[in-house]
Amino acid sequence: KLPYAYDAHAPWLDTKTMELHHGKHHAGYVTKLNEALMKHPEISEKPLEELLADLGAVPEDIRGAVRNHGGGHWNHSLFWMFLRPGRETNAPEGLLSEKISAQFGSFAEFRKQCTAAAMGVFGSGWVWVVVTNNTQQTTNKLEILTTPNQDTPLALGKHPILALDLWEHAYYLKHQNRRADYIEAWWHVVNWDEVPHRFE
Ligand code: MN3
Repeated sequence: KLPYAYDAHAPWLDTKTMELHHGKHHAGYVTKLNEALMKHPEISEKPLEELLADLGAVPEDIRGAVRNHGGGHWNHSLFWMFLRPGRETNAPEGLLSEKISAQFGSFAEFRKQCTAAAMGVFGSGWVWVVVTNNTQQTTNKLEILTTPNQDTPLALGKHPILALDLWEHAYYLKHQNRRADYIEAWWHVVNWDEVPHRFE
């Protein structure tokens, strides 16, 4: 269940799209993940993060289902969490804001690079901002990366603090082929309360 109504982010994210996206697309991933896991009760109690971080350990006959539907469930759970009611000017504050400026020069430049990465995704996929967790480094680093389909950053050993869904189901009803318009709208509803919390 979402912690907000389907119209909470309108007009930036329209109500009908939210309804279908969560109630049909995301729900479909959950149903199909559960169907797959029923075939292997021995792993069905494990945290999903654990399965996605080590897909090689998932029984082969359901590995594809866990990757796609498990990934779909996990990715969308983050995507919803990183939304808040829209505002004209929407930017981070505090520690994350300082980190972004130090690493990218400015929030505008960070936004530009994220948008360029999103526009460069061919077909369906995701853009992520992740924090590198390299024990050799004294400070963590922000990184923008993309994954195809429902692949997760967990499989790459990365920990996301921001997620952007680039499947057409996320925007086609309102924006049709204009992915750039959707991305522009999404920047207005990024949850800069939750994202810095996760970063910290
Ligand atoms: Mn989606």
